Amino acid sequence: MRTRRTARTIIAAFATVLLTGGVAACGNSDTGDTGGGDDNIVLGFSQVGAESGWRTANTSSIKAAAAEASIELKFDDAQQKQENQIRAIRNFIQQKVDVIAFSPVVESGWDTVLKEAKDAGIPVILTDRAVDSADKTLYKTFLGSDFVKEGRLSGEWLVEHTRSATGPVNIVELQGTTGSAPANDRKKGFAEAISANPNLKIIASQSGDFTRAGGKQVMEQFLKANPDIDVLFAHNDDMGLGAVEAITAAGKTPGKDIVIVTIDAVKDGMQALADGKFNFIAECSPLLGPQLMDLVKKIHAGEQVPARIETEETTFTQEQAKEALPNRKY
Ligand code: GYE
Repeated sequence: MRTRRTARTIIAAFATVLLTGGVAACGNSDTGDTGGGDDNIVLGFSQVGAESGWRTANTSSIKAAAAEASIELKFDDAQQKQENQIRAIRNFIQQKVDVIAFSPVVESGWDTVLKEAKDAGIPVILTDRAVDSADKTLYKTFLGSDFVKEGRLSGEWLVEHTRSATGPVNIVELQGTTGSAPANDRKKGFAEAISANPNLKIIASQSGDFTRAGGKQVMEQFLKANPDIDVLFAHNDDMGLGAVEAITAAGKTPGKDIVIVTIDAVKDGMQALADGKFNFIAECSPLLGPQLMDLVKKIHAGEQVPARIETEETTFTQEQAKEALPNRKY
């Protein structure tokens, strides 16, 4: 075991040396090219992972839009790990890409690597998720949704839906990846909205890491510990879908015995909503590719871009999901 791992490490190190050497050579010839007016833009993109239907749709959108815009895309999947993203960004810097874009898995801990990109003169675009860096000059812009608003819209619907309830309404919450912008912000927006009715109480709240398996497993625990769950608020469709399995296995009817509110509106989520298993979804659009490529081109050309670009989104009830489903692209 040990020898094999060592061998693998040596091969990996050797490959890195080869790669770096190759890239350095490439970088040199690139410098020669720039004067020639060949405007081939290279974009390094570090993706969070492949944790959800949202993420899969987001990755497809980015890859398709890069091809469409004739931008050379260097794509890295960080498998939900910040250290992998930092490594990918450092590789992009070493490879002297023109622009770096990434969707930060968590909000904090980016200052050092962002400073390295800035010092190398490579502009950075935040896509989908935000960072909490105080120094806003470390990136050019942030393209993505308003997650607080998504949480608030979910909470407002619930307040309306439970208006006639006389007693306590017990809510369980499946949070997204701990420390991520969407988990922090959706939690905040939802809590603010439901504070309008003191009957609405979050009795348990835990991370399911934005995955179906995580949602199922945590919901099983919730159901064991709490016999009277009225509502589930899941930070994304996938965790909600995992929870539906746990609820059904516990002999309850999702969407009836337990009201389910989620965020994203990917196809499987919309299907669950149309089928009556979910009750409400606040949309979060993953189709960021075309806007991202537009920004890459503008920034590469030295144009000014707005510091914040918000995605346009809506919400869906069961009836609206039935209508929208046939035309859904993801
Ligand atoms: O809601 C979730 C995904 O960052 C907005 O990440 C994104 C979230 C999305 O895993 O499904």
